Amino acid sequence: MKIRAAVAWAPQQPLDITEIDIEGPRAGEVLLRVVATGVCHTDAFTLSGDDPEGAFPCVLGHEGGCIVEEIGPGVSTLKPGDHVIPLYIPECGHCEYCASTKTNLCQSIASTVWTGYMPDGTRRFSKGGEPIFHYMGCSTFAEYTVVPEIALAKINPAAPLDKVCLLGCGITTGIGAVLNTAKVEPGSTVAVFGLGGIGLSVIQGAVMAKAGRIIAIDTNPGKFDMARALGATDCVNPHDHGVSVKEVIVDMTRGGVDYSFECIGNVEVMREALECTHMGWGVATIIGVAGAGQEIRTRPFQLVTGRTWKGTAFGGVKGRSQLPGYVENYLDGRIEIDPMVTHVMGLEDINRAFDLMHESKSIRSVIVF
Ligand code: NAD
Ligand code: AHE
Ligand code: ZN
Ligand code: ZN
Repeated sequence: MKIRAAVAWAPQQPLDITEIDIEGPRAGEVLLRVVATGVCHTDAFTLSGDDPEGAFPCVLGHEGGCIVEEIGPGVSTLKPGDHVIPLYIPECGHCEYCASTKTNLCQSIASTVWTGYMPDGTRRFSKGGEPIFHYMGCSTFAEYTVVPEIALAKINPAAPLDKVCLLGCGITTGIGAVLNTAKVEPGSTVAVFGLGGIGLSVIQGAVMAKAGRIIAIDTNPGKFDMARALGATDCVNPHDHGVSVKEVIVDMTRGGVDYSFECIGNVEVMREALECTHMGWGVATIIGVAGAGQEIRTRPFQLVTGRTWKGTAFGGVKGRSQLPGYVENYLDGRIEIDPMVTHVMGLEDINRAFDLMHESKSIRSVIVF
């Protein structure tokens, strides 16, 4: 079938909105009509060329709201017409990771998901006979995509796909980081570095966890109104101070916060986020992803004296079993998504979504097909 897609032919090039070919679903696969997709900073990270796993040409995109169009042989849990969110971390239900309550990192098809192939080692996208790589097992910057059944969360069809698509990554990651990874307790002090879709969702999670004080940090003060509206108690612009942001936060909290979250992908900020936590018990959670060759650093003394460094992928959420509950929480008003959608546009304008993100002018752009 011929479809329209935004193709990343090479790093650092604008996406090319063009017609490509897509093959139907093979065994265990599902063909989806993409109704809407968010644009996450990780898409920009891979397009930048800094992602060691980035494979080109590819169809990026991993925050999809989709409808099942056709199922391949052996697919038993989905049927045409079902509403689904693709998962970049699948849930096979059988591997040792799925069996563990300590992780969501199902490894059943990880070797192909992260290298741009379907589980059988082939690809479904091509143009003029040249194969095109998949991305994070989702490739939602296309009118149609093919995703393995084990990487699809079936959701309530009452949920608007142009909103709950953001539960495919950003919002779930931020909330899950607080509730599943850091396990913030009531009354805690929390510092959130970076107020994009992820950081603002961390604020939502911190409110759900009944944190006592939530300090929101961004170099763009234009993000502060939204942060306050979602529950931040204090806002800090690192540029307003003559000392490091770590010192500002330690002063504000008389010794440091209980929990911090890095939602930028900046290894220098990751260090500040660790070192602004309280001696003896502070926990810093890394959410941001950083490019090939970049490393985090601190003095071992920071850990010796009781601080913990953690990290999270998709907020520790097991997608097939737990994501439908996030959709219900949105429908019941317990999760805010609508204010996060600051821009809506068609696929032909997708490069503008990347520009807005780089200029820190959007929270989330949603592409509607
Ligand atoms: P975004 O671009 O929407 O937001 C980033 C924010 O950080 C912006 O508001 C920007 O102004 C701010 N910022 C930039 N530099 C700063 C600095 N030095 N100090 C303070 N603020 C600064 O990005 P996003 O979509 O929210 O994603 C954030 C990060 O999380 C990215 O690295 C992304 O790749 C990563 N991510 C990780 C996961 C995961 O599962 N671990 C999931 C989604 C996104
Ligand atoms: N390819 C990068 C890592 C990218 C990464 O960490 N991805 C996150 C999701 S970001 C969503 O916006 C993730 O879940 N990773 C799990 C995994 O197994 O890779 C690199 O540095 O190589
Ligand atoms: Zn993402
Ligand atoms: Zn598994």
